[in-house]
Amino acid sequence: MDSTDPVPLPSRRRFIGTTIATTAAIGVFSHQMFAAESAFATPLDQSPLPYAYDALEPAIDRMTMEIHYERHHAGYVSKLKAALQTLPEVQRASAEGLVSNLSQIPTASREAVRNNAGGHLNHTIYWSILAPPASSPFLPRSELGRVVRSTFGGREGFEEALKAAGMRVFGSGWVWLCTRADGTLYLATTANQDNPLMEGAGCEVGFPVLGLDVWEHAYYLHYQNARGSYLSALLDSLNWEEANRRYQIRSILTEIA
Ligand code: MN3
Repeated sequence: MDSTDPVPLPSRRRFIGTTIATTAAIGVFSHQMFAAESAFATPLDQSPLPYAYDALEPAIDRMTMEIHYERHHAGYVSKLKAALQTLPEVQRASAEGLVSNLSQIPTASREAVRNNAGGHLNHTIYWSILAPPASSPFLPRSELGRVVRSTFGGREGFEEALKAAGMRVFGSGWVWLCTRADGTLYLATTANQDNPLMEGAGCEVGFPVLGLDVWEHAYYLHYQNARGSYLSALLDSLNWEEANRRYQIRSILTEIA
């Protein structure tokens, strides 16, 4: 296949159906499938930050990074592990496996898994798609760069749409750049720690390419209530290579479907 061809993402129903079928076949909830097939799966442990706490300045200050990673993100991981103590059958799941199969989680644990697997996955995505300012050109000549340009009209249009979406989040939540089955892109928002892979997240289900945290804890020390300024600054600190890798991951989902 030509690398510029859009790679179809399986429908969510198909994706989840496969996940459940594989679970039944191997007796382990989804994680082995993802781990064996790709770099797609997010383990249920907190990975080291890929840069120093001050590496994203001036977009994100050192203290915000340190508190965010060491307290907020670490808190989601420890609460997730506590919630899974009574669920040995899913302790080896990936975070993606958990959030896209919440209906399989016993009701008593579902809310805790939703919030904390979501919190862990969302923050893992966030760290990975950020990079020191200007470490890569804005919208490089990757497939993702091309599609973002054609969809949003370059930086100005993308920034405007992203900020508008970010300002629509009432309270705490996330802004997402997602891909559909046909490789087209759309912006979505979720509340709390919901993720676009979740059913019932209040947005079109899709695969998250970029995820930007708009909880106040992500920006308040430096920006106070100026969420739009924070989002603009983040645009100079995006890791487009990782974002493009996430965009390409659709092909792996197709292969395992
Ligand atoms: Mn956060």
